[in-house]
Amino acid sequence: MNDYVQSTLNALRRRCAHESEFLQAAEEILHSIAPVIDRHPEYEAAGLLERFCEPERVLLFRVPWTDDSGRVRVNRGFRVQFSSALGPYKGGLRLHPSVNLSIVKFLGMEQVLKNSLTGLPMGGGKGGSDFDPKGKSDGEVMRFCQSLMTELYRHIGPDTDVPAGDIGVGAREIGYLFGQYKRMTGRFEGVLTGKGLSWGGSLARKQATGYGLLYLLEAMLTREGLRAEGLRAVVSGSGNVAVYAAEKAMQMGMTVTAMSDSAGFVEDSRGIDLELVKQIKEVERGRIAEYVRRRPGSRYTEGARGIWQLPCDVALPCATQNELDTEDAKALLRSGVKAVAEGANMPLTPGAAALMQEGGVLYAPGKAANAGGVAVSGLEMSQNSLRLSWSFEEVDARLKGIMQGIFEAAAAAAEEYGQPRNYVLGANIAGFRKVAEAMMQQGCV
Ligand code: NDP
Ligand code: 2IT
Repeated sequence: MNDYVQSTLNALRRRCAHESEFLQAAEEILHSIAPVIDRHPEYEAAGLLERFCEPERVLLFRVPWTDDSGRVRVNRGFRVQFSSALGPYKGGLRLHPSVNLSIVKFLGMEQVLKNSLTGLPMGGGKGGSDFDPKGKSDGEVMRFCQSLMTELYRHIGPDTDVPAGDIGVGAREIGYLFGQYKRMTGRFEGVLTGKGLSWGGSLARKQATGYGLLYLLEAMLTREGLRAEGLRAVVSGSGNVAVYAAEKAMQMGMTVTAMSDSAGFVEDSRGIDLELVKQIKEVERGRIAEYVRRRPGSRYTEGARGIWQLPCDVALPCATQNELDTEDAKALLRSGVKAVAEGANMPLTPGAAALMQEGGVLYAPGKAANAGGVAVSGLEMSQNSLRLSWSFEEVDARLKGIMQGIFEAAAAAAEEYGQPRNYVLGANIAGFRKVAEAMMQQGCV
């Protein structure tokens, strides 16, 4: 490998030794872009890779809030403002007990390239907290969100940093965060995306990541002369991304045979009843295990990972990082899986990803496949700036165009660098080139 890439990687391994998720994401990206660095020896003197791998700013802060019994609780809040080379920092906030600096940095770095791929003027960032929304009352979630924003508001803004949702952050949390931002600043502006439809949100943002995932999958299948219709899909998770991935898969004539949450998975060979999943997960905030009580003939198995042992034509991991490992990949290969498209960020372990590629499976990495969410966030920002809102059909058509464009850019870069169909390489290169060019033009910052 290129010496400059290798030395950057070695230094990163030393400096970030305990940040395993961040190193995992950075290693994949650096390996992919090595051939670009070969063509640009001027990047080394410009310290481009060292700058690319180091977030512009990391904010870490205390988030104190009061629970329903009156006791004060303290969580840790994060915002990693990774790169503003292409525009204001943009990326979601995650609320999950596992959140730490390594996870926020990995998500931030992925976001930089993902946002670049969308073609919209957005830099990359990510944030969140180790707060666990499960089992909390609305009042507790509200007080937590208000406290988080009481610190965050001074670091964000419609032209500086625009957060959105991710795991554990949906319409309810964005509402509480926006309300507090407005109260702290006195400004009603597009500082967050995923807002409610009556106060600046965009139609189709809720569906965007899942729908976009299927648009990209369709583009990838079409290139091989394959059709989505009639294929069996397994979708992990049952949150925002999973539900709308399943919805679009069904609209395309696929059968979704299983879905999951962190506790277990349900199988329904007739095809998942998505209205029932929405009722349980979106309305009742319940567990997927509830599905089998209301849907005779379906089956629940405890343990989230078991879902990848089920046979399918298309695997759509839409839950979390490293949810699909080498054992799962072997099972999928044995059952003849044709395509894997990542709705989640980095859901495949490096070993699983390698097996898919060696096995000739069509494999769309998250930064390309799940870019539809942030793409429509970008369109929400455009609509806010215009003080207009577009119809569902208009936003959906733009989303489809953007996903098609991402696929073509990744496919073209993969071909250009002599590895056709390697969409990991292609997406990393296509995303990186624009960021690198902008960084060079903007000087040593
Ligand atoms: P949600 O909070 O809506 O749903 C998350 C789903 O994943 C739930 O079913 C949850 O189960 C499951 N899950 C979460 N953590 C784990 C875990 N450690 N092990 C097993 N299952 C888990 O989040 P989203 O749907 O928004 O996000 C899902 C993935 O998609 C994440 O990787 C996110 O980064 C990515 N993504 C999200 C985008 C968006 O617009 N929302 C855009 C692009 C990517 P349970 O309820 O039991 O926790
Ligand atoms: O991972 C992601 O791309 C997101 N969570 C969406 C970010 C956004 O700003 O809409």
